[in-house]
Amino acid sequence: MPPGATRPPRGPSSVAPGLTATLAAALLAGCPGPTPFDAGPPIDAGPPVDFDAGAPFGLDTDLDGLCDTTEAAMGTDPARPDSDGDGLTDRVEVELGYRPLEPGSPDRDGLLFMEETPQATQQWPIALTVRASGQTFTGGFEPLRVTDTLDLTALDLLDEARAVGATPMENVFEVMEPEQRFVGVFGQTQLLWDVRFAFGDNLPRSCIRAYPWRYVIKRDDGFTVGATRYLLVILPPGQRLDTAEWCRPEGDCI
Ligand SMILES: [Ca+2]
Ligand SMILES: [Ca+2]
Repeated sequence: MPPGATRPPRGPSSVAPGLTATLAAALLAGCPGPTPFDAGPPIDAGPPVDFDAGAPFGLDTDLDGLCDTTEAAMGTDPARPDSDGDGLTDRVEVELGYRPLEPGSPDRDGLLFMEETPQATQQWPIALTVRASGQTFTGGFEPLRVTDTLDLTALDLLDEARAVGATPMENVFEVMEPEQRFVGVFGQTQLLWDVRFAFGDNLPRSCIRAYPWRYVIKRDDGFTVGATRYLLVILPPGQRLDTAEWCRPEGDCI
């Protein structure tokens, strides 16, 4: 953030639900184990279904970008663009690695909404509780690849990511904000980061699209203590997840 600039108040915009992502984990320092955080669900095509071999190739009845034959194979509804009714079309869920037959995928707590206007910004607080004895913890923003006709990722919409503070603050020797790092953490401590997005001069498209990203937190010995996947959803002005039309990739259905 440039000197003298004023940080906008934390919290959801007019289009964002009151989302708070809290990574809660009490980790015993020096006791490595599997990460307690889900790095993102794999694609789950659901239970086996009969493949409709009789459907004409290339036919996409519900115009969601998934061919009828593909939908028959996956068990999604070829006559309903959003089979599980969660606001994301079947093709979008498949391309982003979610489950098109499970309304809880993606997790609503991992959705962040931002309008496609040049002034739009959005912040995402990330918290992690650790139990440490002098270790250093560093956060890192990672965009995930996505099919996008403008060839954007969440990185193109990232304004900044930084370490912002800890509770209690006296448990931390030093907070290195731009480096997203907490140095010398002792005792049970909640560490706080902020990830901030801005639409900026990206091209508006008047249709909804989404960009997945992860925030990864590592201890100074390289152990990953947090790796959580989120989804930044770009909404046309004045629209919601359940009212906006999803952008469709050009070309034939898949
Ligand atoms: Ca379809
Ligand atoms: Ca869906």
